Amino acid sequence: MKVYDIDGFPNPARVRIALAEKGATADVEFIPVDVMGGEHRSEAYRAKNPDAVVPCLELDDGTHIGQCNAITEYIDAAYPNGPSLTGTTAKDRARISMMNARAEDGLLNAVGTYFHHATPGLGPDLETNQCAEWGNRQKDVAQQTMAYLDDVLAENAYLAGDEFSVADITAFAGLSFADFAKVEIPATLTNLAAWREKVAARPSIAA
Ligand SMILES: N[C@@H](CCC(=O)N[C@@H](CS)C(=O)NCC(=O)O)C(=O)O
Repeated sequence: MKVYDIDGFPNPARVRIALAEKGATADVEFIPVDVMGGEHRSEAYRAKNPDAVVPCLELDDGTHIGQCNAITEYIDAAYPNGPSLTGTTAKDRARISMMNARAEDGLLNAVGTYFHHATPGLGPDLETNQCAEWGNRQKDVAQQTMAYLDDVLAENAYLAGDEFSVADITAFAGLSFADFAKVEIPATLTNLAAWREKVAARPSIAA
């Protein structure tokens, strides 16, 4: 299979971590997409992923799967090795899905909205429709979510309970994006900092 992506960007990182957790990286050919040059908005790329974003998974039969959550669902189901990233019981699946949505909407995407709307983002050629007020509001949302996740981690080893899951991958990518976009992670959030250190040490990330 192929993954169309770009090194160093937060959403592609989510899929690369998921692949590594499941021992699937060697089965993938990574095709670089020139995001800074706008290749992801070309007609040819949109034919693969109409969302015009990276990453995009291409299966050997030509099927394209966009959206990190959908790609992770596929990897998790197709590769039995490694931890279950999306859960196996009804309760675990629901809890992971809930926490993943909170990490995605409240942290990763909120930081992304701040980056794209309230900073130069990807530059004037790509950031053609900015609203700084909306971006700055989302920065507040991101920092509120960090505090919420810190509370969750006071009671739980990982965001959805005792086990590592896709929710942890999403939140980890969100914090990396926060660093990049210079959204401060308050030093008072010690549970979040300890969890981040633990997740960063996983072979899927540290390697
Ligand atoms: N919800 C999408 C988000 C993907 C996304 O926003 N990717 C960024 C890179 S981290 C991108 O392609 N940005 C291009 C742009 O903003 O024009 C997913 O899960 O795949």
